[in-house]
Amino acid sequence: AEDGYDMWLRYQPVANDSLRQEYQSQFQQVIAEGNSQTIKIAASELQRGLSGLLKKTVAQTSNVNAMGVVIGTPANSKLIASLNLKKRLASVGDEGYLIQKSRIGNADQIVIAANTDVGVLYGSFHLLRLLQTEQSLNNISIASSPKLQYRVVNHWDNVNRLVERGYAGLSLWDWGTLPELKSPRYEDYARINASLGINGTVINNVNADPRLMSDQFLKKIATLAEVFRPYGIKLYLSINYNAPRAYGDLDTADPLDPRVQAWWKARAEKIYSYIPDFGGYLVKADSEGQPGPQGYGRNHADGANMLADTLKPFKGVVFWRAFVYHPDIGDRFRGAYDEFTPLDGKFKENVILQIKNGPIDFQPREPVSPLFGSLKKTNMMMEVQVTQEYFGFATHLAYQGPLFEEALKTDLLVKGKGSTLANILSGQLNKATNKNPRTGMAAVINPGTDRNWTGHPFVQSSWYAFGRMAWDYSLTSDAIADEWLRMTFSNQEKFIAPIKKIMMDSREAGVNYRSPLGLTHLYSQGDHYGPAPWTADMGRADWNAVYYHRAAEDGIGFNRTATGSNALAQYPAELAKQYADLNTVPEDLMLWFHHLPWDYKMKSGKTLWAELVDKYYSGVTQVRTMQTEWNKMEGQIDAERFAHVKALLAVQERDAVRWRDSCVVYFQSISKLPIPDGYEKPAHD
Ligand code: GCW
Repeated sequence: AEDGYDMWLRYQPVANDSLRQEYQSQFQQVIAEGNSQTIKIAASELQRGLSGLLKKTVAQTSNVNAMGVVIGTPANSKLIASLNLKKRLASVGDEGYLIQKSRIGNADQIVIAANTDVGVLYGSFHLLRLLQTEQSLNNISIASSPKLQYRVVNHWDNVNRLVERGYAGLSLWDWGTLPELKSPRYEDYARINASLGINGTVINNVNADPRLMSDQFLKKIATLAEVFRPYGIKLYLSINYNAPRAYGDLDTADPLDPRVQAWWKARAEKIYSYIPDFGGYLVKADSEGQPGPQGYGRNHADGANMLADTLKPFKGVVFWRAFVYHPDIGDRFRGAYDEFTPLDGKFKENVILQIKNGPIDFQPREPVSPLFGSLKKTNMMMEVQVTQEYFGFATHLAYQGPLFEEALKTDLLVKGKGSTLANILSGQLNKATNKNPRTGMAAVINPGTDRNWTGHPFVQSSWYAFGRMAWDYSLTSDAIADEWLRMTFSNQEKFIAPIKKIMMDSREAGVNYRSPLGLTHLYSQGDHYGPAPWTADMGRADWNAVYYHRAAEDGIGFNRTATGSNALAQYPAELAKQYADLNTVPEDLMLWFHHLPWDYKMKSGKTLWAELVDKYYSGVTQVRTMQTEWNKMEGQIDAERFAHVKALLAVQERDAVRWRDSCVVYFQSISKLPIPDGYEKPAHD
């Protein structure tokens, strides 16, 4: 039975007979010189993958007279060294690799060469992907290296194994049986990540439990680190800023207090005694009730730098989150920029600010965070969400590739055209002001004890997309969806074409039935699943839906222009101008920045009210189309996953109707305008 456990590493026999025969004659064996665990893992992954894909056993040998695949580094493999690849290898760096055809002795070999063992592992996964997606290997010559340095997944896992915003079972980390029991899932988890080039994992929730830094836990955590290490994955911990107090050692956590500094120094030494290549800390400070330096009259730079100093001797880093907002600032949108922009240039070189893609919180559509445009001397990485906190949990189909791509391609116009977020993240744009930046991308992922890791089988695709884009942000979400579908389901065109279309439309459908035209955060508070645009009694203004949509008799939307909160001024001037002008602001971001009358004329000729209604209805129509298209796939793929997705789409349709009706009827109670003719009546129950 197909239970989704293998994710995109299924290695089912290549269905195209002639291609399979071609591959069979090329891949008769695997030659791997070198004895590291990483090389052994790469070789056995190739064996396993090729044996499955080619439907025959592919053995490891040292016989150079048969055609096969030869893997290694010049340092550990005589065969690789003999190929004189030095120059080409110099261009791919520490984690990159070459894949090419080379004559060795009497046979043509596919060669995977790298400067490091982990590069060889990444190259091995790449080769398997080519076969899984049925690519021709004629004239193959690939040189690949990652465009970003820190490619990190974040878990919001609690010590009690509940996963905040996870929806796919309990935490993978079974604290009760570690370190004695190494669940085979730990290793499969590492394989899944390594197949994408992900090189870091923060294993616990940013709302952090200080106990994880105790000897009792570090012993267990060291075991996980040991499993991940040969896969090139560093382990990081989220820390609680008040840990020195939580442990009862001090009555302060003031970063400028020498006793606090000494406490963290000793703690770093302890952690590194367990995990010599520990990655570092992720910190949520002075955010949503978490402690931080501000509690002691200090700022984020004081807070981050103190930790950075204690990790520096061990080459550790601090990922310092910029997710901050306070109820008294008037416009939540402004929070991160206002706190962090004045600190530009104040952070140590081993601090990286981890900034959510948008200014609020992983909404179905957000403009990019203005911080990306204002910081010039600070290391930055973007944080995105794979787990679907605001996209229907593990119930709705909502491929996040298009959202990631939209953010990466947004041009912030900091220094004229071409100032894309991708060029900022890569360090290119600020080269003059930040010479040796640390770069990266992080994603909050949701795997748990569900057999298929992610709950909805299609949440896997967003994990996949994150990893691929963190390696190469120039890849399109469309190309990535294509790859993922082929590897995960089938290479049949009649499956790929319609289902890729579903994936590519799914994010926009989710926007349309929840919060179109730049509306945001209309969720029922706390759970963030269903609609509650009427919420007005949360105690904190910025936790109320009415705070975000500002619907009133005179219109709808949040005025962030100069006559409103002026948050627009946080963007580089050119972009601010574009968003401030009603003729140039993209309509799908319009109500993020403008409060407009209900009868405002849209580009379509419709009034704003009519357009809003139309968007809500079109979201439901899109989900129904997804259902129809999916239902046609019966028999094209395994019955289990077919039925699973089919059932979830039915739930999604029901939820989409509820979202549409709740929002349309609620906004109608304010606009007092009729629903235009031709739409089905909202259901009342
Ligand atoms: O999106 C919000 C979530 C919280 C989360 C917080 C954060 C981990 O609702 O559950 O806390 O963001 O990113 O810190």
